Amino acid sequence: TSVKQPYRTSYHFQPPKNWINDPNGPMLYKGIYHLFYQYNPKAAVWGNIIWAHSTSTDLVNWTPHVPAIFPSQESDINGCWSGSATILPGYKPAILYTGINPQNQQVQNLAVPKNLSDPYLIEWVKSPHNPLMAPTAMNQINASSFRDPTTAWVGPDGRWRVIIGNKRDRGRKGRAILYRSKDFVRWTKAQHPLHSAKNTGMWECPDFFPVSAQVPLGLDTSINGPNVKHVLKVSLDDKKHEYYTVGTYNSTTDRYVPDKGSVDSDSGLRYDYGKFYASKTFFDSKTNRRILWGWINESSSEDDDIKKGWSGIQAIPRTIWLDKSGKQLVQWPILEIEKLHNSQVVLPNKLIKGGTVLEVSGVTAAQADVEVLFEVKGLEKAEVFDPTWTNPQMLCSQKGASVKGSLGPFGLLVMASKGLEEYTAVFFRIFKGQNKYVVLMCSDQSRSSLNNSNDKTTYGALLDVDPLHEKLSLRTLIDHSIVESFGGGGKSCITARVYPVLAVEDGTHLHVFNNGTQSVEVLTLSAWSMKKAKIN
Ligand code: DQQ
Repeated sequence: TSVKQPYRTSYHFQPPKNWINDPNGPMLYKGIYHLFYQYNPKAAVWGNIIWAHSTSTDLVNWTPHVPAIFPSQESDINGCWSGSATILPGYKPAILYTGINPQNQQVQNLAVPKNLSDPYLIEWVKSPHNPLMAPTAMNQINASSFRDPTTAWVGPDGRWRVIIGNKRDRGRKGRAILYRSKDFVRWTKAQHPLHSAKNTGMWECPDFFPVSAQVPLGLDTSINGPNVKHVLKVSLDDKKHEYYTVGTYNSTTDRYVPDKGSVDSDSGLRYDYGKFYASKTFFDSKTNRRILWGWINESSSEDDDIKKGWSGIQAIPRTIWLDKSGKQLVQWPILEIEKLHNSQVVLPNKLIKGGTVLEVSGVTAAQADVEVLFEVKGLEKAEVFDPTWTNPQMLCSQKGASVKGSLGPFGLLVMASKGLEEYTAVFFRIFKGQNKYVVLMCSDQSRSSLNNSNDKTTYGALLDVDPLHEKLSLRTLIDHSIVESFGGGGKSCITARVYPVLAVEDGTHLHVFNNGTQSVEVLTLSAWSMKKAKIN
């Protein structure tokens, strides 16, 4: 007898069963996209970690392969943890990853394809020189906080550089330790880290890459120059959130200086203000995009994960580029996902009065892509923004979808049951700030399920859109237990997991709502039923 699986995805990446976490070593090789990921072959909880492997020609449909990297050497006998791929000259991929040695120390290892003429890169061979980087008495690196090598890049002196996540032995200083190499095998630790920040704890899965300040295209990881900015992202183990800064990388001094703020600031920038962790980008040389992968964990209890036999998915790959303002990144689901669009439902231009809940019917609401464009008038009626509201997530929890406002809450009710006993609300509220309007974007899971064993935390973010001059857009990818939302064309993103009891499969509904006193106008709304992708 098979267990009902209402929460399995239809177009988000997941294996048939068991635990997954971080995306590893994403790359494009000979026209094939590769995704490796942290995987427990034995259970739906973390443990026995190896690198599972799938490939795709379109980033939508995925073919599974045998595990690529698994314990086989002294330097990784207790686990093969996260790492990244670099394409070396001569078109030769190489993977640097963290191994756990018999003393349970974290060390960095190299693996290369056995057969370069196999575009699927099925078999990987480990370097006999492993480990290439290890904690020693000399370098005083904390052996339990030394992991997750990035994609390497070449500096002006022709040497390779890579950073490794770290926390200083004593205290809570997070660091991106820098190593250099001429041959990719012998690595020397640089005197100072690429960047560090006090009181941030362990930096997991750092990512460091250039972005163009001129065009919304991706750049190969070694590019630097006049119109190039750099991004440093770290996954903070203490907060289980990721933060990034945009800044300048001096490739002669090998220092990175953020333009503003740091990774430790609570007001820091995040790729995603919901669930999204241990992410990693790669450069797609075929389309000149930089593409972001991120792990989304469950919001259900471990008991439920074990019962359903799986845990963890990957977010839809996102194209990522520097916003025109130069101050933040913008993310958008890869265009390829649109080939899963099935029938489209269009809601024509409509004024949505305060207190309205309007059903969008004719769409498979548990498996959909919804895009809506709002125009807000009467901005002078906006409530005043209290400058002590410094935490948007808190504000969204206090002012959830059921709390009436003036301009908002308005947005979408997704994964809703027929009688609205269950729904997830993704919405905006507009406030009058000191000298500009403040747009708050929320994903409110508090009513997402009648099952109270799930984590139903509400998420929130500010959205850098000026409603006086710009329209307000919201796109939400709905996939059974996933609600992945992009506000303002991808300026703020919020991903949530929900496990409704009633709002499953055909019992799922979609609505536009406005719970403010002021009307808002829906300029366009398109909802696509999504086809199922072929995944593993
Ligand atoms: N997951 C891996 C580590 C990494 C952590 C272990 C982040 O390499 O630091 O599965 O989720």
